[in-house]
Amino acid sequence: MNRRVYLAAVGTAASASLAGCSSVLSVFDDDDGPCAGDECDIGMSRNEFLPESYEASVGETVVWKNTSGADHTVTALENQIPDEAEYFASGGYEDEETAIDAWHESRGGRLGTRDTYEHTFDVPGTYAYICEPHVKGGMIGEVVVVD
Ligand SMILES: [Cu+2]
Repeated sequence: MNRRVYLAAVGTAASASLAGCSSVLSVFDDDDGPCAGDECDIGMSRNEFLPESYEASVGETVVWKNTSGADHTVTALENQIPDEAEYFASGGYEDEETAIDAWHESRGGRLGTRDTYEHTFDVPGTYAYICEPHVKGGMIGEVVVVD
């Protein structure tokens, strides 16, 4: 698939998905979410990040946990994070293309059941990220980092 078309499609899906789910998100703001307690901040169900939008403070380490039986990734979209921010992806890849290629070649960056991934956010702004194996089903999230 043409890379530019692919990224445009992801962007559209992200906006539609995040805009359409605001009423659903509030369900997971209470203690019923998959990360109730202190184990993680963002859970991964079979095909969703919960919550889809997570607010963090500058300097905060955000922990994702695969709370499902499916394999997932956390893969930042490098053109949808702040310019000065460090790229992040499960597997520790330094750019999006490498991360996505690694998944398709060898399931690189895979987070299996109960695996966790963490990243510390030092630059304020909005960070969009995807689960590469489920992005077509809308498995997209964002972290909003505030001062
Ligand atoms: Cu996934």
